[in-house]
Amino acid sequence: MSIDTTIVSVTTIEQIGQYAGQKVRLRGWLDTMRSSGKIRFLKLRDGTGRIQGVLTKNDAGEELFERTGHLGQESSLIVEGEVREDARAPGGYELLVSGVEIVHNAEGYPITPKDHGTDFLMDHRHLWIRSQRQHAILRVRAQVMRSISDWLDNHGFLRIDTPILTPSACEGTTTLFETKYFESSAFLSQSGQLYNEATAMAFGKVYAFGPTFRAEKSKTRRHLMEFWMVEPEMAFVDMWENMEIQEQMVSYVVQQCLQHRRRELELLERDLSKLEKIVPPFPRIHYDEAVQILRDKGVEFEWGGDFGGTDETVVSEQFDRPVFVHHFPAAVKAFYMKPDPDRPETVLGADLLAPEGYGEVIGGGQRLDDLALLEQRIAEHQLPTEAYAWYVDLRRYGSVPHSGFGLGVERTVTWVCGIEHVRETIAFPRTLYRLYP
Ligand code: NSS
Repeated sequence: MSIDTTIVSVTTIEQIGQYAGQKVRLRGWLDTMRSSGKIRFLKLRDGTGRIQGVLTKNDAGEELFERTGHLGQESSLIVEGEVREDARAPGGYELLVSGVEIVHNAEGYPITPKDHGTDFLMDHRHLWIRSQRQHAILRVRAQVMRSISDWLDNHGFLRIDTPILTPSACEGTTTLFETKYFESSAFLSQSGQLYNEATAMAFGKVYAFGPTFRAEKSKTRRHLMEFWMVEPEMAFVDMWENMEIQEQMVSYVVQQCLQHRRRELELLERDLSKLEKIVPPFPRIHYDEAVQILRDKGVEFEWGGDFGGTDETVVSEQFDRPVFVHHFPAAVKAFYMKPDPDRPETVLGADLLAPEGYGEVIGGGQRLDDLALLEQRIAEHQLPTEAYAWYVDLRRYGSVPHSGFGLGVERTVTWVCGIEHVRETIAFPRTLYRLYP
């Protein structure tokens, strides 16, 4: 036993600054090891950070020095040593190692410090999430989700989660995942919105926050089959107030990330000055203007179409803040959107496009609150009326103007982190060709 039995504080790398000059015990994994003569440098990680341990033959003794010579990358260890302040060390401290307990000696860890291809890394996602870059991204994700909840909780929204197994579609019938439900079948939820409309009529301001599912045959850097969405819904709120709420919430989330996850964003080499600009008000442009921008930029675009990823990129690149595009054509939007009374071929909805070409992060708008019109739209969309009977009921008993929106967590995190692809923003991404691990 190379660890002595005197009582030594067990701590984490994140907390180690409190123990400068003292002996501590760290529990973690070996990232890399480098030896030079009678000295070994062990880079340890414990989930909260990374630190360099220095082990000398003189101080540690021959036996321990030899025993640590064959440790493989990702071996799990309990390491004891004195904490030394060192301004040159990345975290400001290093550990003078005096004892090592080898919990498990790992051999042949597949992810080495050399470059690996994305497919290889995705196949090893269960191990890849141990790397520094993935840590940074997943910590930003957690911050984004926490800040969203904080903002909504502090602004009078009640969290009410909506079902995942549902009998009906919210966002069109072509992207439903169907699953057996005893003798019948059910769909995995594409959005909690329809249920949120019921809970908003019960509680006023609500939100759902959970996973949503879309069987989208899209292999783009913005699409996942399973993604997380926060969906606020508000009674007595019109499309314009809806946008004000979105810009307040999104700005808060970005500023909180800058405050609490600066180190992670720096590790990702994010241009922080771009995020510092994310403050209200966000520009608002009519769909007509967005079409004009596309044409001015040489994109052939016909009025009436929905935006593809490239169109969103072109429009959003014109602004240094997120931009709302409102009044999309009714024909390309969902059945529940309220038509503009003055121009019924357009709807009172808006998408929010993130800057730097990131594209749509929010879809939202004002809902149809008129019973007859809603029944008509359900028929036009050839949706099964029985499955929507409860939803239609909401227009029978105390119908009010109401609005809401859905913010995609992974797209937001992709933008905040300034990375290429949504697949790194969720621990285990589900993409068109990947259900493993
Ligand atoms: O289809 S949305 O635009 N809108 C809704 O689902 C509404 N029912 C939300 C609401 O008003 N309560 O999706 C909303 C957002 C969209 O802006 C993206 O950020 C995200 O959800 N989203 C996705 N993220 C990743 N992958 C996929 N496939 C995806 N689809 C939407």
